[in-house]
Amino acid sequence: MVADIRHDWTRHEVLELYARPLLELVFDAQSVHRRHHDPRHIQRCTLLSVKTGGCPEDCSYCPQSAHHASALEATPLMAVEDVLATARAAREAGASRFCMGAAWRSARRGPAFDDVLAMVRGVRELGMEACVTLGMLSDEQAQALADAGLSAYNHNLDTSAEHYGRVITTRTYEERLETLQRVADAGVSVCSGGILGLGETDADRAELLRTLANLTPHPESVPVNTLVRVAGTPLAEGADVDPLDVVRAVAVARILMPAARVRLSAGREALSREAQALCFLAGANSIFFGDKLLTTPNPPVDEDTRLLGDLGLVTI
Ligand code: SAM
Ligand code: DTB
Ligand code: SF4
Repeated sequence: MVADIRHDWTRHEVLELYARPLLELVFDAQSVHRRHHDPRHIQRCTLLSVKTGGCPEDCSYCPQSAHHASALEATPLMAVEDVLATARAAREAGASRFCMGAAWRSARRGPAFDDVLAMVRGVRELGMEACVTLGMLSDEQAQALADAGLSAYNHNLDTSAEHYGRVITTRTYEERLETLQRVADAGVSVCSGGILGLGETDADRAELLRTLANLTPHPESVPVNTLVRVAGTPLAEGADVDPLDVVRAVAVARILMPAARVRLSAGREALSREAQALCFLAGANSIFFGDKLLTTPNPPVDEDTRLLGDLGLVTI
């Protein structure tokens, strides 16, 4: 078997890969996929927004930013027992990972952070994988999350370094990379990916995936989101991403990061069953499962259950 896990991809190599004929990419991605994963397995993760809205960051895609007219009403951090009741229900519905998101620039200190640690411990006690996304972290916070048993920390690079400043101005790409390093140094798995549809070019998409693939180790999971356009955000209007471009991004992510879980994330509502099937063929092996993402809708659970059944995919 070829040694296909690399961390030294050049810009040129990934640009060439990205431009290959789609079905050749899908074939190669599926071949890589089968060397590293059971092709019938798909992971189901349920999301919960444990602290919604009022975020000081200006991410132009996000309905939770206080900078935009969309600004959702800011709510306090949810109570630990309510979060754990939701996690239990998600487990009963068939999810194996529970991901909790907070609209923070960086993780809080004091009682709110202690509550997040209690949520992580509680989810782990339910026998589920626990993931959180809280913004930037200090070394101490990363270590405390590791000690609480956190399975993965989600922190997306979103797009290429070049395009980043056109999407977000209140923090830098470098700060994002530093947080990812802190998470890895604390021994927690990294979950990091991006969003298609932010006005980026194919070259930006290739560069985002190259940056992720040149992290050592590779992220444990790579969410491929498609922008969910929300009224009142600066990116509310614009052309839809072609579903075949989602397939392409998934295939390249799979080839560059053979052992990672590639998660077909936000935006599945806009994909047909057939487009999702192509994404799974291209190596996607995880989805968000549950009627809601953080604040926007996700396909209904019964539709997803039917889709996975019809495709012969089983969940772990
Ligand atoms: N505030 C933390 C942060 O930004 O790291 C965590 C929560 S934030 C909502 C998590 C991720 O959701 C973002 O990094 C972004 O990739 C994704 N996201 C937010 N709004 C989105 C949208 N409208 N469409 C697709 N993905 C979105
Ligand atoms: C990720 O990459 N996508 C999820 C999760 N990580 C936290 C969030 C998607 C959010 C979509 C917009 C919303 O529902 O607010
Ligand atoms: Fe805040 Fe995260 Fe939304 Fe950016 S993506 S505005 S940091 S909640």
